[in-house]
Amino acid sequence: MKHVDDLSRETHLRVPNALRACRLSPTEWREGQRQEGLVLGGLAWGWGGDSSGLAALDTPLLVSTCPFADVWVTQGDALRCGQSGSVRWQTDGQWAFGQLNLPEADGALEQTAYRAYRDLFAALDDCGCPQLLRLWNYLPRINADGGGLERYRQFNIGRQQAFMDAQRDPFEGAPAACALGTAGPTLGGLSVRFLAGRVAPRPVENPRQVPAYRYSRTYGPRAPTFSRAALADAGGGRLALLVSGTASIVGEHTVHHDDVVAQTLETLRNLQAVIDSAHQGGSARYTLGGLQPTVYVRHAADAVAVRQVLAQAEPAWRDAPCVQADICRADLLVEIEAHAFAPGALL
Ligand code: 3EB
Repeated sequence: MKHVDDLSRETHLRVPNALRACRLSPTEWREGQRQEGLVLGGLAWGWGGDSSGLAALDTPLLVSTCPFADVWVTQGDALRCGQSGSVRWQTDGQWAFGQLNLPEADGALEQTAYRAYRDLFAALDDCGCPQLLRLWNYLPRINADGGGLERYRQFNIGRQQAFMDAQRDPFEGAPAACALGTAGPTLGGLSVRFLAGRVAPRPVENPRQVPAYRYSRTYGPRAPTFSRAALADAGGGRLALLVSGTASIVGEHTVHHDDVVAQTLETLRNLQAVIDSAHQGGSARYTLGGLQPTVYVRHAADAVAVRQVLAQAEPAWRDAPCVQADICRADLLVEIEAHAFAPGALL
């Protein structure tokens, strides 16, 4: 008969191949020294055309931010790659990273978003990692009018409909995400990147904010589909906290119009609230300074002020990467997303 301790050790063995994230310079990436594992994929910032396999975005880098990549690495021992419609993906059987770039037919962003997510859900089935942990969405002219409706709101319609048609709940339990506007015509169309796993993450909400999937119709006919953060067992006794794009929203409304400093401070309060809320879902302990942030600034001229506020609030964020992007509400000037790993388990 098996002793209880043996059983619990076996349970421990069933924890997935450990997942890690590495923030690398292009040189570190090319030299391949810091990855220490297999690279599922990653996002490359400001690399221009040469992103050697990573999902590139030609986003302008601000306040002497150097080109960098966020690379997702697994301790697994073999990768399988595939293509499902427009999505290219890579998996070790426990974790998957995928990306798509879909050209957009004129005036059809809603349909493009729907197709992107339909392909994405097919990819999740094909790669055997059905649970979305984190999504990154980028689209051109996000705040522009798209025939009577802001383009971001059109995107939300197509995204939510694709969740529903795939029998995936677009409300409670939605993945962590961000949605930004990119200026460059480099890729054109809609770019989506995702991280997925075999086990559904624990969604995290922010008590200072209405859940985004419950926003009223003031913010569009269909609500955005994301949770404020996702908490996932990353294997190796660690929990990953994946924090969605976070901005100066209280309740469901933008606060501090035209005041980028106040918006940055409000965003920090929201990030701290998300961290506090994550602490209720697991034993891992996170701090603002322990997060790897990416800062999106609407107006390049605001970047110095944003960086100053961040450095003062959190010394570890003195060199937080800042990139230029349009935020998904025209009145938002700054948005911060982040991730962190810490020892602990889900409660
Ligand atoms: C907000 O809190 C700001 O549509 O996927 C943040 C993160 C935002 C994700 C998305 C939008 C999204 O509503 C915008």
